[in-house]
Amino acid sequence: MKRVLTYGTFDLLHYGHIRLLKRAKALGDYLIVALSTEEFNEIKGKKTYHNYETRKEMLEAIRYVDLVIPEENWEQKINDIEKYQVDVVVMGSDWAGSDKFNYLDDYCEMVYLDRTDGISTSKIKSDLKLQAPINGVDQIPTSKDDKKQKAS
Ligand code: C2G
Repeated sequence: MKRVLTYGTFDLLHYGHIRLLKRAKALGDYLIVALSTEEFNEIKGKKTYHNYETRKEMLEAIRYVDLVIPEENWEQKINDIEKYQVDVVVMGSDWAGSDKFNYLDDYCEMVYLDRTDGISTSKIKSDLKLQAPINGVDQIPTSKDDKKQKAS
């Protein structure tokens, strides 16, 4: 059984994440996702929309994912590789050459897969922020709008 491991935040899950997980699973038989905890995201300077439990639940619903474990620090990777008998660590190409991963070549096969263009969690957040209100009305009715509608 070939065991694959990948790391990430996977916030506001999107098709870039799904395509990464699908290709990672295709490299072996068992895919482990080490999911960044809120505490670790603070270290990475990331603020997530969904908390760890929600992001974990969503990943566990994906057919390519066999196990989700917490990613709590930068230093746990060698321990993860040994503990879960990992053969391949897979990351998106934005991590290629990073000192956070390149030392793992001594412990397992490292594979970097092309990142999916045109989508990212930060793009989703900024696009939604920029969305102009329709006809000057907020898309998400507030309670006063409900009352106004009911009154008319
Ligand atoms: N990804 C991708 N295409 C995108 C967006 C993301 O292939 N359009 C990949 C990333 O390269 C990464 C994985 O999906 O391999 C998860 O992306 P993030 O949740 O943004 O993870 P990141 O913040 O890069 O955390 O220790 C490593 C870190 O935990 C990785």
